[in-house]
Amino acid sequence: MGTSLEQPIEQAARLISQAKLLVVSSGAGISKESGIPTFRDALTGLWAKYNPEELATRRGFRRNPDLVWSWYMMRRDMLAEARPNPGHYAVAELERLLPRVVVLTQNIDGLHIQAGSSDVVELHGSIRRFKCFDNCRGDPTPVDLETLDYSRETAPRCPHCGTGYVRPDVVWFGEMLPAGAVERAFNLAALCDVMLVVGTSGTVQPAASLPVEAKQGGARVIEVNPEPGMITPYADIFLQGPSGEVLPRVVAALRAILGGSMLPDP
Ligand code: BJW
Repeated sequence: MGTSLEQPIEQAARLISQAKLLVVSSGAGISKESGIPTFRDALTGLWAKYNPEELATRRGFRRNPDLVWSWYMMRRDMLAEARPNPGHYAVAELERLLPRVVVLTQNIDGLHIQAGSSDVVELHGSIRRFKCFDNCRGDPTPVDLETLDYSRETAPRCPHCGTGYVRPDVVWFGEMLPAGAVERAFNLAALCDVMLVVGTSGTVQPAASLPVEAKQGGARVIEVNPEPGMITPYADIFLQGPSGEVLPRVVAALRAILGGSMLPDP
């Protein structure tokens, strides 16, 4: 990334400066600079090392609950050390500069909230919450892990029913996304003026359709990613680079534009 991005960053900041509703749609890439691996990066992605069928489906959990549990415990420990990076902070900063910003994230790491974003829709749940696999008291049946005597190796039983296992409150393949979250996300996508898509390969549905929905609703789409991908054909502006570097530059350009617009006319 270098000075060649100056012009598209300026264009992106101009579009964003006029947005009454900006929607940020983020994926694993925004957290990479916090030390959290993505899923599909060729060498370092989680799915390059681990089998999603075994670890991120209901069938996989039924087959081997302890394996899935210990994998999520390992990831939860890793996340406990992680902190938001300049990309997350830049997104949070946008709220102070614009009338309305909503973040739709596929990430389960909670880092947008930690960085200070106040309106975050977690489409794929959160690794910080747990629930009963059988949803014995309705969908979802939350379980407070802190009240349990649990190990990192074996999946504990639900304290409510005593039979179902406890699982992370995340969305696995083949599962429905939380109904309220997905409905709100698609409404916002249809209504926004600008959608800023950051760090997603755009391979997983229904989240991958959000930029399409935004485009169909008349929004301009700006993508930030080191690599072009499935979303790029829908992007009006493609800012190629890591989000921890690109997003602070977008915010700086936006500040300059908004600062200028607040000056009295000569
Ligand atoms: C950087 C960077 C830097 C790197 N800065 N960027 C239609 C057709 C075919 C299949 C389906 C379909 N509709 C639904 C499906 C099934 C399925 C699906 O989409 N499958 C596809 C893989 C084909 N979808 C589902 O099952 C969903 N449920 C659903 O649709 O319910 C209805 C239904 C049910 C049954 C049948 C049909 C319909 C649920 C999806 C749940 C996804 N769950 C996971 C795991 C969450 C828990 C956990 O973390 O363990 O969610 S999978 C994983 O992928 C995770 C992510 O949120 C998700 C998306 O990944 P993301 O964020 O895009 O990451 P990557 O790694 O793919 O990309 C990273 C990007 O960052 C790259 O572009 C890099 O270049 C970039 N990058 N460095 C910025 N520094």
